[in-house]
Amino acid sequence: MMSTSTIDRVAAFRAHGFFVAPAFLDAATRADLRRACDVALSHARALSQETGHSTPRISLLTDGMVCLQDDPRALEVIAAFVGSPRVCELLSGLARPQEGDTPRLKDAHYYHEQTRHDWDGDWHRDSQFGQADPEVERALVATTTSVHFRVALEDDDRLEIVPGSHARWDTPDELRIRRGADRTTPDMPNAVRVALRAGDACVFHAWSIHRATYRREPPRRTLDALYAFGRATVRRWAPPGT
Ligand SMILES: O=C(O)CCC(=O)C(=O)O
Repeated sequence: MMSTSTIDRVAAFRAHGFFVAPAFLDAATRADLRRACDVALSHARALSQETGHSTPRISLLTDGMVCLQDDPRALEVIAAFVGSPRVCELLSGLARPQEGDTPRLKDAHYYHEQTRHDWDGDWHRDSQFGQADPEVERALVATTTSVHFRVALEDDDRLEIVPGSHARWDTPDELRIRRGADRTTPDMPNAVRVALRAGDACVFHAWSIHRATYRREPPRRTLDALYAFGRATVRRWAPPGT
């Protein structure tokens, strides 16, 4: 039996493609997670002039393993959180019926403030990456679910989303912006800003049209994990020439 808050959350996700769970973390858990993620960010910044400086985010569980190898406790805190029943519960009911209800973790990232210059990100659906053909992308959007779960470890109002765009294909204006020459325009019709207070969580559909703007101030420290539903795509090996 779904609780009322679960029903509200699922309804908001279906209608808008995102929802906010206010005060998802208490102060102690937030401080613990922030400490763990900051270990990785400090290492990344020490190792690279780009990663952690002019990138929007660092990867915590794939490339980020290097940054956490001297601090297994930090890795444990992050991995335990993104795999926790509490986070998975927040994702329940979001997938399409044929995809099942088990989220598959793809990676976790740490979004951070810039150290060099401010810049504006491109409007996109995550589905467009790796899909050169918009018609192939359109089929992916129509049949699959992929979600970002994020929790702000400092106040974060950088993300903008076009509500409802997860459930339909682009309008002509959206397609022109998203796949055109002016992908960073501030003039995306109907976009809303998602303002999170430290400790708030947000879940949004990765196929929604969204972007963020990246600034040196204030500090940005948002942990974001990406999950897919349904079966992983398995490419069958075939001998050459078959
Ligand atoms: O919050 C952000 O910086 C934007 C995230 C984003 O665009 C993405 O992960 O696809």
